[in-house]
Amino acid sequence: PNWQTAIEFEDITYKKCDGVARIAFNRPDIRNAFRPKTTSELYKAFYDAQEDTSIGVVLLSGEGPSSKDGKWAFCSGGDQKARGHQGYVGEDGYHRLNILEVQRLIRFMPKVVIAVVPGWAVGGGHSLHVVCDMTLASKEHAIFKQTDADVTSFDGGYGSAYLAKMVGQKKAREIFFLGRNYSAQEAFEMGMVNAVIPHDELEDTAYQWAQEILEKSPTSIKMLKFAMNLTDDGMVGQQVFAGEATRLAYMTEEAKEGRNAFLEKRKPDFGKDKWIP
Ligand code: 1HA
Repeated sequence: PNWQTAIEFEDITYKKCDGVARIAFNRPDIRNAFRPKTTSELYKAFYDAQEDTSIGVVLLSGEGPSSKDGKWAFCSGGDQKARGHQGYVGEDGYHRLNILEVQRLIRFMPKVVIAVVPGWAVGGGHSLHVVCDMTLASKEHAIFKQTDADVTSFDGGYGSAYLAKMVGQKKAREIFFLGRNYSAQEAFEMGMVNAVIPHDELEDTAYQWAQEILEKSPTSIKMLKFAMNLTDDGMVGQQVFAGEATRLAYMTEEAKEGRNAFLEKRKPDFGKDKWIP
């Protein structure tokens, strides 16, 4: 793919090509840990991808390898050097947990988000792959690990409760309570990875998966994503799904008659045969 930089950032890279956006952590020497600056850049990039009507699929990955030891990372979670009393401290001095806003954007955006995991996915980085719609992992280098209980943190939302829906309650508790390393193959077998890909082919495969999705009906993809989110997201899930149902209703003759009647100050005439069973 002929990637073109969409917006220049400091802590992430953000590129686009033929309907696909690629967002990647770019702090490879510290395993792509995120600080508030990283998360606010992520939020801006995801929001841009959401608003760009030419984009249907977003790939989330990590640049690498590390210049220090050649190792790969997707993301190692919150930058522990930036961690202050109440959260992660940004340039403005405020203590933030704004990765949760990024999680919500990934979850609620009407496009497919694929985690492309070239190496470590750890702590809050593990939770990010969990919240993405699909995960592709490097056969040789991907390692999945939950260190939240090592550093007194806990993603009690998508990172754990949704993970349990994905891999089962017992396995999710093992992942969090023991904090062990799991290979791409093990993660695939427990159902949290869609495919294990040779490292050299990972990026091209992710782009290929994106192109396959882009051939599908955008409305179907959007409604399917929101339908699958609905029950787990409670009333917000219902709201997101229902918003799209409202959009589809607006497109009917019936809705146009409702609007026109109001504007023309008359009673609406919805016709006789509108009560379709
Ligand atoms: O759970 C949440 C949240 C929950 C709710 C709401 C908001 C949340 C926000 C964040 C989080 C979290 O992410 S908590 C979990 C935080 N992350 C961790 O506990 C992972 C820490 N890192 C590691 O366990 C390991 O580094 C590793 C398994 C990812 C990789 O191990 P490896 O290959 O042996 O590399 P290592 O030598 O440990 O690391 C390479 C360099 O990267 C080291 O720096 P150097 O000694 O070269 O100066 C290391 O300090 C740095 N590094 C790695 N991870 C982080 C990091 N520096 C800062 N923060 C990190 N997370």
